[in-house]
Amino acid sequence: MQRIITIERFIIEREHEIPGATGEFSKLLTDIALAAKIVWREVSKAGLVDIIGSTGKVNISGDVVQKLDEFANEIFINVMQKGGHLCVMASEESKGLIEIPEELAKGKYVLVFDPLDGSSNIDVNVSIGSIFGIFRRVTPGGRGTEEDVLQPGRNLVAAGYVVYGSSTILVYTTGNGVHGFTLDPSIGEFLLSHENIRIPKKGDIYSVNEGYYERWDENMKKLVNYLKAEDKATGRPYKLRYVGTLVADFHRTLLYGGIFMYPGDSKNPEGKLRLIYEAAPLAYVVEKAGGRASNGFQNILDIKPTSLHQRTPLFIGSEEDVKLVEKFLQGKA
Ligand code: AHM
Ligand code: MG
Repeated sequence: MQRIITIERFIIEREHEIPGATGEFSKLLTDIALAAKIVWREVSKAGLVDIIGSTGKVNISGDVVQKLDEFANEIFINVMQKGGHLCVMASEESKGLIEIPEELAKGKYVLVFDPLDGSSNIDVNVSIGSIFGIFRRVTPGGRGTEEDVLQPGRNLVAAGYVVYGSSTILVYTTGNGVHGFTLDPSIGEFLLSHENIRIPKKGDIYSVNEGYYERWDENMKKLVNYLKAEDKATGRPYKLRYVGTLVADFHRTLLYGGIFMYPGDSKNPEGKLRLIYEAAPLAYVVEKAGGRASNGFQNILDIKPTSLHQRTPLFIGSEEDVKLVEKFLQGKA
């Protein structure tokens, strides 16, 4: 039998790999796993209690807010705010910065997160998830500011995501290997199940909402037509998969390879996904697994955000597939 390793033990055993890390960082990661478990508990009984359904409100990004989104946001805030490891937080579901009470805002880390991704899938039992990223603060002390949050993904010191799916998995990296932990609900622990995940260099799956085809520019149309065309030598046609939950589509892409795309179009020139809470953390994960993420012209990790809820086109996955996409979008194919 394989050695059973809980996420807490794994984090502590690997602590020495993070330059300058003190126990503080390990406790921060462990708290994220705790928040994920509480969100999972509510997600898994969503059909049983009166928690699903829309609140009728619209969030800062213009989406209808589901009750479970609000709950997940509150859980993350509640668990993370009290840990003493952070100086400030920002969430996709909160308009401005989430301040940490003065007496606790002594931590050197900054947390950015999407508490519940794929919320349109909640009511229909399709996978949803959470995404997070951790920066070191750049301001000297006291409460963190917007400057601490508006950092390029390249500065992340850890990032990861959770998929609440047929089973619940938490995947994270601190820059040294990407590791996955599956939740054993009978004991309430995340157990190491996917050590050192590497994304295939090239895949045979593309993932995009093709319903928006008519809104795409000519290069984007040409790219998708290319992926669908038959050619044995280059492994085409690619298969199409689209869950409509970024983390679920990303998780499949990480394990099987291929490309996930959310391009800009004539209606939404910057696409839909948010740079800080979605694109940058997943770009950090994919790069540490040997893949790549781009907005078509620039590596996602090199983009310095200028506002909290900024959107970006996203092309993420196997290195060769992302490079192929860039060639098409830049008109070089
Ligand atoms: P959300 O964070 O409000 O759930 O929105 C983001 C989601 C992503 O999970 C998913 O990739 C995308 O929206 C799907 O959008 P569309 O329905 O336009 O294809
Ligand atoms: Mg989201």
